[in-house]
Amino acid sequence: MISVTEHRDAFLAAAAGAAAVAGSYLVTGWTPSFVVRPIDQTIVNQTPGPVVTTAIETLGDAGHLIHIAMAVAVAVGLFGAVAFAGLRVAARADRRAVGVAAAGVGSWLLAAGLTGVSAGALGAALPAAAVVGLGWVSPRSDGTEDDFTEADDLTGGVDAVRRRTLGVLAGTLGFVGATVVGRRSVARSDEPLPDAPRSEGAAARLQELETASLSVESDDLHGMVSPIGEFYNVDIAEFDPEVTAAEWSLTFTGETGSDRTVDFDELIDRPVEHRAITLRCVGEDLNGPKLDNAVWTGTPIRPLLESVDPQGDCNCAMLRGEDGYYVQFPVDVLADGFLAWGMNGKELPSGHGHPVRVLIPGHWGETNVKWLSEIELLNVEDDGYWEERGWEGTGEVKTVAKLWDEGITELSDGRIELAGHAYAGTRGIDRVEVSTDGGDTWTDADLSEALPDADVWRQWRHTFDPDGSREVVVRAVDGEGTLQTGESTGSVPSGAAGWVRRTVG
Ligand SMILES: Nc1nc2c(c(=O)[nH]1)N[C@H]1C(S)=C(S)[C@@H](COP(=O)(O)O)O[C@H]1N2
Ligand SMILES: [Mo]
Repeated sequence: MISVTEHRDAFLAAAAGAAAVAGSYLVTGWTPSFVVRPIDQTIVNQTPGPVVTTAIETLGDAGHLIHIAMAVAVAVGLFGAVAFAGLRVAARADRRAVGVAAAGVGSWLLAAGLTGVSAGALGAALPAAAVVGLGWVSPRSDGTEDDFTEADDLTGGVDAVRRRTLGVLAGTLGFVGATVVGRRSVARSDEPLPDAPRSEGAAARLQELETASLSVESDDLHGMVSPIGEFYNVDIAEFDPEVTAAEWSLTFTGETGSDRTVDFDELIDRPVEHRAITLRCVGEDLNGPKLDNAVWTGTPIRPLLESVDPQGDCNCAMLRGEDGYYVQFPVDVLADGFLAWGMNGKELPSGHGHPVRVLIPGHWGETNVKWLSEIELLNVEDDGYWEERGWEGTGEVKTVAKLWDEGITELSDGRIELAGHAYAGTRGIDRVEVSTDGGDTWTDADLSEALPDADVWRQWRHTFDPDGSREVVVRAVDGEGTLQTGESTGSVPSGAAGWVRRTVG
C-alpha cells in the first residue's frame, strides 16, 4: 500500500520540478541559460530532418509548441525526479534540512550540467529547495490515512498536513503562473533607434519606398514596405534568444590573418546606410506568403571582413546565431552583406534577430542569420542547418511574381484589379506579364517605380474586364531579361518554381 507520504511526495516533487523550471525561466528568459533550451535543442536536433522540415512548414507555430511542450515536460520530469530523491532522503534521515540540501544541490547540478551556467542554475535550485523545505513533513508526524497516529495530533493531524501540502502546491502554481506571465509581458523593444539622425535617415528611405508603390484598392496588400508585425518569420526555435546590445558581439574566427571581435558600440559607429532588402524563404510554396520587404539600417560587412584577412582554402564561411542556427556560403557572397541593427526605423525586433542580423543580397532567406554571433572562415566546405536536412537554399533566389488573395479586388464597375509583388533578388524586376485567358495572351502589368536598392521587390497591378475567362497567370521577367521559368517544381530542395496560376472570381 502506498502511504500518504509517498503520494504527497510525488505531488511535491512535480511541483518542485515545475518551480525549478519556472525559476530558471524567471532568471534567464529564453536564453541558452534556460534549462529547457538545451533539452529543446536536443529534441530538435534528434528529430529526423524531414520531420522537422514538415513540422515547420506545415504546422508552423503548432510544430514549435509541440517540441517546446515536450522539452518543458522533460525538464519538469528531470527536476521532479531530483526533488523526489531529496524528499526520500529527508524521510530516511528524518531531517528537513537534509532534503532541502539534497534537492537544492541536486537541482543546481542538474541545471548547471544542462546549461553550463552556474548563476542561472540558482534560479532552478532555489525554488526547488523551497518547495521541498516548505512541503516536507516528518514521516513520524504523518503516516497513512487509515493509520492515524498520535503523532498526527502533535502537528494538527492529517488535515493540517494536507492543508500544508495543498498550500505549497497552490503557491507553486502561483509562482509558475506569475513567472510565465511576467516574463512574457516584458516589453519587446520596438523603440525608434536611440540615435535620432540614424532613424531620420531610415524615415526618409521609408517615405521614398512608400511613394514608389503603386496605389492599389486593397487595404490588406502591403505596399513596398512590410510592417514589422506582419513581416514573415522562420525560426528553428520557438522562443527568440534574448540578447541585449550590451551583451552582443560578433567574432570572426577560423582561417583568418587575425581574429577579431566587434561589439555593438563599435558596430553602430561604422558608416550607416538604410537599405531596402527583400527576403524570401526557400521553403515556401510558389505563391506562399514568406516574401517581405523592409528598410534595414546597418553597415556593410566588407570592410570588417577585409580587416580580418580571410585565408581559408574553400573561400567559404560558416555563420552562427545565438539560437544555435548555422549556415555556410561563399566569402564573396558574404562580402556583399550588410549587418543590420534597425528595421523600418526601429530597433531590430527580437523576432528578426535583435540586436544584429546579417542580410545577404539576392540570396534565399536562410542565409540571413539572426542574432549573429560568429563568422568562421573555413578551409573545407560544410553543411548548414538546413543543408543537413536536405535543403539547397544558400544560393540566389528564383524569380517570382505573386498573386495573393488580398491582391484580388472586384471594383465597383465590375472589373477586377489584380496586384502583387515580384522579386528576383539582385537581378531586379524588369517586367511582370499577366494573362487572363489561362496563358494564351499576355499583357504587361503596371509596375511600381524601380528603386536604386539592389535587392528589392516591385509591386505590379493589372485591371481587366472579366467577360468570360478568369484564368489568371502571372510571370516576371528579371532585370537581365530572363523570363521566370514556367516549369513547376515544389520548394524542396531549392525553392518552388513555375508560374502562379489562379481562377479569379
Ligand atoms: N539565427 C537564425 N537565423 C535565421 C533563421 C533561424 O532560424 N535562426 N532562419 C532563417 C530562415 S530559414 C529565414 S527564411 C530567415 C527569415 O527571417 P525573418 O524571420 O526575419 O523573416 O531567417 C533566417 N535566419
Ligand atoms: Mo527560410
